[in-house]
Amino acid sequence: MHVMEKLTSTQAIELEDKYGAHNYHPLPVVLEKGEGVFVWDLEGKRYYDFLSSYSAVNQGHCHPYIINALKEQAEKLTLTSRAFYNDTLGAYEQFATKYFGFDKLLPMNTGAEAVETALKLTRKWGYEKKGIPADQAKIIVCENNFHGRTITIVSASTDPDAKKNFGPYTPGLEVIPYNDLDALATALKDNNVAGFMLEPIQGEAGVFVPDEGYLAAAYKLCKEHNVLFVADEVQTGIARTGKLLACDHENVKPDVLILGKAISGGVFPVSAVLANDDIMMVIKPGEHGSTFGGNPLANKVAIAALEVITNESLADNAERMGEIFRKEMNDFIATNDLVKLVRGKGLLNAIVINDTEDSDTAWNICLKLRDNGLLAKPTHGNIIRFAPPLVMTEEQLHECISIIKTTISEFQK
Ligand code: IF1
Repeated sequence: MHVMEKLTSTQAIELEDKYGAHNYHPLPVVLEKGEGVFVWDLEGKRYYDFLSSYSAVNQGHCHPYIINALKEQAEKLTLTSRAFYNDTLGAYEQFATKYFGFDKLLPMNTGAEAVETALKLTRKWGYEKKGIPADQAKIIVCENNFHGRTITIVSASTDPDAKKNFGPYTPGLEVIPYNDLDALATALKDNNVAGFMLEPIQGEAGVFVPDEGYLAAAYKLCKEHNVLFVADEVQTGIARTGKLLACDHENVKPDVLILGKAISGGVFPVSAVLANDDIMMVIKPGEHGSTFGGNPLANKVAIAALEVITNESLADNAERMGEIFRKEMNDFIATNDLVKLVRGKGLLNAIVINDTEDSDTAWNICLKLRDNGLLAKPTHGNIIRFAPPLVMTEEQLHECISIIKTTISEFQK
């Protein structure tokens, strides 16, 4: 077995720089170990993880119950492909469809694959159930969306960095402003619209929480126009926002639900699309699939990861910790002119720094937070997302709030 000698952080960064594609600009910290809300770098320094791998590690790093599920299955059977049945897929599909309240689940691996699956499902439903003329189906998306990195998904993006020079782009994706019901109502007048896909809270855009009632009203408009309401809960799902799903805050039940990230607790790539039979059954054998989709490792890990969410009441904890976080940060903002606002739901929050998007203040604050033992990363220049694992205790949260306040105060003009 290839035994790696222990690297220094500098060496690890140099290796990535020399041999890895430069498709990221990570914060300069090299992580070697994770446990619960903590991660450690190669020099043994401990940090609070306030990003949770973009909300994939809601259950905390290396949760023993999930790791045990992985280890047990790994010694039995890891992959069969869907050419054959295996003893774990049906059980997982039954567990997860009941857990989220849908008839059927289509298993995939990454969030982007699940989004692509949902787009294909929505288009096919549009043709075969709604009667949209061939190749005329439209799907409405929102400005500042983030749904993944495939060419079709970035065809719907309004972020030049995500989209530039990846054309030609997939047609049939129409962009409207987020949180704008008039724009949606206008777009829905087109009878060729098959679906409306959105994030219930826009994560990457900087944790944009829509107006109270937006989700419910958007859903109602979709139903009035026989259009599928497609919720991308890859980042907002799995208890992150204080409810099992962000749509639950408005009692909206999406027609198509897209899950990823924390459905596996960050232990293994698992994603899923859930829908009821009248939608899901438009996909027939041989019309969609994936080599790893629904593999035994994924299935057992996902069941364990979802059980942890329930057993440890992580949605309630996220709700409670989030209230404390936003209250403490708002009290701090009242005394501080560097931070403009804090926003979010549950433990998906962000602060907006009182600088322009291209300032490096947020980046420098994150470097200082790192030095002070807390890891976070800016999104879009002057916004810092704060999303710790949902297992955080109140005592740990107060320690983190203190680190954040102390650090930001160091940047006071
Ligand atoms: C990166 C962002 C977050 C997602 C939503 C689908 C996907 C994502 C709502 C695709 C993935 C990740 C991707 C990662 C960073 C991170 C991210 F900054 F890119 F936008 F979280 F906000 N829907 N988000 O958030 O899932 O294919 O990655 O499994 O690409 O840099 P994936």
